[in-house]
Amino acid sequence: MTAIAPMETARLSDATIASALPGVLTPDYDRAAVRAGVLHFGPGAFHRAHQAYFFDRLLARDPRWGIRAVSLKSPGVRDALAPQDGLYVLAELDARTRFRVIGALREVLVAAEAPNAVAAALIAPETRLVTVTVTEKGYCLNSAGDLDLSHVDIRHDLSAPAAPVSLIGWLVDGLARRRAAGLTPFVTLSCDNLPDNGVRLAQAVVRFARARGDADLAAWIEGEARFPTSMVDSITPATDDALRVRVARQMGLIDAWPVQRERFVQWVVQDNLGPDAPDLASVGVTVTADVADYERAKLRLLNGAHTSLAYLGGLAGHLTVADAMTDAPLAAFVGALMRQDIAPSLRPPREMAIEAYIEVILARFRNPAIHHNLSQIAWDGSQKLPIRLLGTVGDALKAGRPVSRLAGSVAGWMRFVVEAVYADQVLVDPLAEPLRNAVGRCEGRAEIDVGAFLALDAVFPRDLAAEPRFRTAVEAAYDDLVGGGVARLLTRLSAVG
Ligand code: CS2
Repeated sequence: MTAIAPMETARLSDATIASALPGVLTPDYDRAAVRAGVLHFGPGAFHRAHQAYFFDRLLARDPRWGIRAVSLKSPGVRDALAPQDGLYVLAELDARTRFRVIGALREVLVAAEAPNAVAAALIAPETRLVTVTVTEKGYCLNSAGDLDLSHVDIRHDLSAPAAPVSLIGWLVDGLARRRAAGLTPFVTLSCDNLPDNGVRLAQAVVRFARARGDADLAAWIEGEARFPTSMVDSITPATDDALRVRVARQMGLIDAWPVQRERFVQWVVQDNLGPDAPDLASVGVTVTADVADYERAKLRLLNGAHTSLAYLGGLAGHLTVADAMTDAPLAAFVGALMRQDIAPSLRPPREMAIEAYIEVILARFRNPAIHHNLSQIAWDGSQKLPIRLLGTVGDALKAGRPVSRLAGSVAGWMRFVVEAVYADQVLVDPLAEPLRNAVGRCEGRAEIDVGAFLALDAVFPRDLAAEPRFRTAVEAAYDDLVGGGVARLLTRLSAVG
């Protein structure tokens, strides 16, 4: 008797999608008719779980808004998705997880391998919108929020403007080519967690054009190009093998790189997309004049709390956000931080009830269906701290409010870095080297160690580092962490009003 070979599970693609098991949602539009009106830089998990989901829904009404993506260096996403014709599964995690195949992504280009294809996409008349998720560090900004002209990638792109390696270099090259071809500029939409992300991106692009010595181009960009600001929100744990297995089981097809996020998803876009724009409001995006206040509330409350949990939760031995939220003193700390220290620094938009907003964030953190590793949030701390916590500290000091809890989070980051270096762990941070040097000066005593970190002016603005109320509060928290761990710190802070 011949043994029957086990049936091989097929790979997800245009050819196989019809055999996806029922229960997995599939695109409800004709993919062959989709055009690529969007060029996206940074096709990581967040883009694929967030903006691509909105464009996917929009494609059912308007086939112009498919996505061509550019990965600056890594071929990973292209290699995983090219055999799948750009199709992948989005798992929307909740008590009942929903699986949907996203069809919006047409193609992934790797700039380092195919620069001409990227240049062609930037000047393609069908490219109407350039969206961006390259994380904080991808903007090459200094601690004042301006383009860092001494950044190695920016220096490279200034010396070789037609062969860029940075986002900013590519955008300016694309805009220059469009201008030379007599085309209108594309609209550039930042979708990263930076305050006033559109304004900062516009300034960086104009600064680069000037530094290229092209004042006319800089003036054209300033006069003609649009850089709307946007706030993005959805918790997106990194893809793991458990997700791949779950997706294969659910769909009956293999997906090499599915993505997952919580069910909650929010996108607020400044009402400055210009003529002939995608109708994002029709798929649930909030399009409004008032994005900055949404963005500040989200960055300070959600991301500020996340970053605090990442360090203090990590030091306390928790693995995920949901685990950390089961730690009552830690959860109480985070609630007090948000309500008493962060909320007073906000000007919430009229339609945002701040207490309800905080409640929803805390419930999202507690969601047991989301396994969001604290280590994922802890990455790139030197880039995140200024945006998420230090602005709030500065505002609190100006207003004469206490900063002890905020200082507790900052000290948590310092101890996290010290312990990671002592344990020989890889520091995922663009400032890994200066951080290691700072740790080299540490002695386990707050007045020395805190000083070594505060001297990092790429992280701490000079005036903040020199502010005695801040320094004293960070030293007290650091002392607690060294002497009695997170428990001692939280016990002391629980007595603070
Ligand atoms: C997180 C964010 O990894 C992190 O630093 O704080 O990615 C967070 O999950 C998103 O901003 C939520 O919208």
